[in-house]
Amino acid sequence: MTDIDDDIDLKTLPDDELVEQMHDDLYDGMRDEIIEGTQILLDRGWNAEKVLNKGLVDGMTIVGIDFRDGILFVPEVLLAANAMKGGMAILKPLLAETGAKPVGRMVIGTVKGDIHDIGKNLVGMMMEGAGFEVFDIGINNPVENYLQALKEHDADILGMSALLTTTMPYMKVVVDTMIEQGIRDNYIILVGGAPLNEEFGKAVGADAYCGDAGVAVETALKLIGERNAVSA
Ligand code: B1M
Repeated sequence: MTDIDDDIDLKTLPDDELVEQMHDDLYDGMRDEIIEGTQILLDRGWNAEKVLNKGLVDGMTIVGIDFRDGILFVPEVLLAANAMKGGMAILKPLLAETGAKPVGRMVIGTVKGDIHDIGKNLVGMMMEGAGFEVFDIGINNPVENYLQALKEHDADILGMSALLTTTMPYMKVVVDTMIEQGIRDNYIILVGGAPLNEEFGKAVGADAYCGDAGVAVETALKLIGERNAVSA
């Protein structure tokens, strides 16, 4: 967006201008600057969630709009995603800070054919922050990966992410396989990703659709609480 970034000393900018500059830097895929901006906002007393939402997620929304409109292309968006991950790496331990024993265990992964992982990573971080133990199995997962991880980690919750209209139907393949194997009701199944909605969540047989990472945490806490109450 700008070509004078080299001249800007991020530390001298007031908060609102720094956030705006971070949006530009994210757009331009400038990982080092995003890491620096993230750290400056934290040093100024912003909490991790605010830095994440205002500095990073809002910036990625602008990238998404220009990607959709054909102004940005895959290589540029990859650089933006890489810059965003630089900031997220700093925020991760802060979002995950908790002394409590695990509330439950979650396996989370992006479905087969889909390599988008920023939203999934965010959900994983927020779940850890809420006291869940999270096993992230990455991207492009066939049903076998989910089933193996659920078993291996003795999980309570399965989380699936999809960002493409072409990959989201795969969630039904996973749920249907779990039904066939008689293990569906052993798990709470949560689904999310930008193109999904509540109706789709119901249609694939998930327990809930989660619009964002905050909702995923709230929903997981609620459903695991209900489950524990029944088994007590
Ligand atoms: Co892609 N891409 N992309 N992309 N990409 C989208 C999704 C798209 C909407 C862009 C657009 O056209 N506007 C579009 C999909 C259109 C559609 O399906 N209808 C699209 C496309 C078309 C593609 C390609 C096909 C492009 C191409 O090659 N021609 C290709 C597909 C590759 C593949 O997967 N096979 C592709 C590739 C890429 C990159 C590799 C360049 C890069 C991904 C990098 C990475 O993830 N490491 C990329 C990116 C970055 C995007 C956009 C710009 C941003 C996605 C993102 O990270 N958002 C995206 C446009 C957009 O969504 N605005 C786009 C930020 C993130 C925090 O939000 O992921 O929605 P989100 O996660 C939220 C919630 O959805 C929810 O919580 C999260 C946090 O609040 N959530 C969950 C997500 N998962 C959850 C799981 C849960 C619960 C909640 O489980 C319990």
